[in-house]
Amino acid sequence: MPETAIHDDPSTGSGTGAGTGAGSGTVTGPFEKTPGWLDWYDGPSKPAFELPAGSVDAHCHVFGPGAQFPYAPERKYTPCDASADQLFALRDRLGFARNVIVQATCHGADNRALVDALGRSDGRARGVATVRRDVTGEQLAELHAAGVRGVRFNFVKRLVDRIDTASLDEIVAKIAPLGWHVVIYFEAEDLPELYDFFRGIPTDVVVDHMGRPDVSKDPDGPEFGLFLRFLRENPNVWTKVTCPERLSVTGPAALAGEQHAYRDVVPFARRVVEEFPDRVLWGTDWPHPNLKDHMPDDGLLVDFIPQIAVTAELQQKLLVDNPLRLYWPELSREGA
Ligand code: 0GY
Repeated sequence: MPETAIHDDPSTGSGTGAGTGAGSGTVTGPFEKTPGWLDWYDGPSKPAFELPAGSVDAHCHVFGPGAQFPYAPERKYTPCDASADQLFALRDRLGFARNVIVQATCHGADNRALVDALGRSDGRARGVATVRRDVTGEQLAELHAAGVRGVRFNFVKRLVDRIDTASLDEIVAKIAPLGWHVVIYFEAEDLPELYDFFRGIPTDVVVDHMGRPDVSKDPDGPEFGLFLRFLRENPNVWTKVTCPERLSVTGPAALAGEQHAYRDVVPFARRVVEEFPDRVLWGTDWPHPNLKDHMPDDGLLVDFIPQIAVTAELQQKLLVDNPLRLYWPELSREGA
């Protein structure tokens, strides 16, 4: 690893109790955390970057608490609990106005923790659910009333068993009339195989984490080129320019006051923000499932934003206008 490599220091991850409340590290109910699990960072710094008014954290999760909302039997990992109250405390600490809470695979298609969090958000959270092909119109209507506006299809092999695309087509046919969109999570090496299926989705499509590019490769090379082509040729496709802490190879990590974290991710994310300014979203990814090297300070993650959206206009689109258009069209300037 180069000298600037991200350090493996789980001790930075928890326990101060200073910011988002006690609880980082605990898992309740009959559960034990996956060995080596890194807990979310308790007591994040106040960002130096001042978020535009009305900013949306458009990718985050809730985990359990397990005693109340049990983790799914088919899960591939067991996290520490990360409750809605803790998420909303983080929202306020960082200066966000709203959240988009994405169903995490550790809850399978049991959306109860998500729905509970939406119900306690005072309308300041929307959701992206996981549903199965046999979901009924009544269940979808209930999810919609709770604030769900999309479904997530996950193709990351370490997270889920493969689902055939025929059943996903059935789900798309059910959710499209509600005006929902589809969030897709996949790794860059799998895009060629999935390309045609993705292109056939008729609703808006939102890609998680820029399709997980290998940032040790050239941003002008064929792998990221295919992803850029996907966006260029399909105006219904959006992407989250999220998770530098997951994608970075060289760091440095967003810890200990670092103001220029994850430099190797910047050329990729900045490129996307500048070419597709009206189809990008940003989120913390709190509580950051399955990180292996370190757990970022979420305040310093917010300070990553001006590295990839370098003007006030781009920041306004990324953090306010775009997520409102997708999740709160009734509040959106363009939707008004
Ligand atoms: C993320 C990334 C991950 C996990 C999940 O639903 C999930 O379990 O999304 C991951 O492990 O890469 O977006 O939180």
